[in-house]
Amino acid sequence: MQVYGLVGNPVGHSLSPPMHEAAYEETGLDARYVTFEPARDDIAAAVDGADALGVSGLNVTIPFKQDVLELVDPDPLAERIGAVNTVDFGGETPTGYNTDAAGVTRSFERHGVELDGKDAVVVGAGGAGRAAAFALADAGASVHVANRTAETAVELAEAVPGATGGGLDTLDRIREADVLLNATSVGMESPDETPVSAEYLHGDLAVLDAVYTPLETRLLREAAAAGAVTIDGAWMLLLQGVEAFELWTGRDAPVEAMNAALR
Ligand code: SKM
Repeated sequence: MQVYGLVGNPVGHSLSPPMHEAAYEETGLDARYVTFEPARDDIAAAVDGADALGVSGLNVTIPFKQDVLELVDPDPLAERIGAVNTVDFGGETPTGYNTDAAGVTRSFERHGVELDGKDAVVVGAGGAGRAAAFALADAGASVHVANRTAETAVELAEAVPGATGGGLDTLDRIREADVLLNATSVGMESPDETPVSAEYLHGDLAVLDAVYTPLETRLLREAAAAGAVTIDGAWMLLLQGVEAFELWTGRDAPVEAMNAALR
């Protein structure tokens, strides 16, 4: 039996276990997917330990995506993004990938949203925000990153082609934008919170919320009321998971079975 898992803190809310186990069942793989919640200081020991115990692969979530970059051999995309969300222990040394980027672009693709030439605002500059900013810029969008700590957004924007960055006072850029992506955890497990005031939302926006607990966040509810196209976080979870499954197993992922496990 092969063991895969998710390392993060917290991980109790994660739907990765049912999603990946649905894929194993559908493809007949003898594998399990489990969650691990090490303390912040123990992440290096956790990754080494997983390797030593013969774990086949790990997903990585908040707050460890940037730490894990230093603990594995990152592929060029993960290196550029500066964050790893997928580790493959199958090779000589653990390899790090970032499948959140594909999760972002494929989510918009699936909903018929064109990114090339569009203006995008990314809220948040952590691991998910970094992946989103690079993914949207690589797809041809002009990206603005707004973050609670303006400095972090400006730093990220300097690395992303054509991007700009600022504090939360720059959220009014959304009024002129085509695409909005929430890459903060605001709204997670708290249906009354939103990272973006409803006054900025409008009918020409496509909004992706990376938060998937609940599926319908306050941001998506208010975006829908404003007439925007809304894409919930289960799409991003699904499509980053599809790519991780394919990297780990070398097989095509059973996308429909994985999607059914999320809804
Ligand atoms: O990047 C993903 C990660 O692979 C899995 C995950 C989850 O299970 O909640 C969330 C994202 O960080």
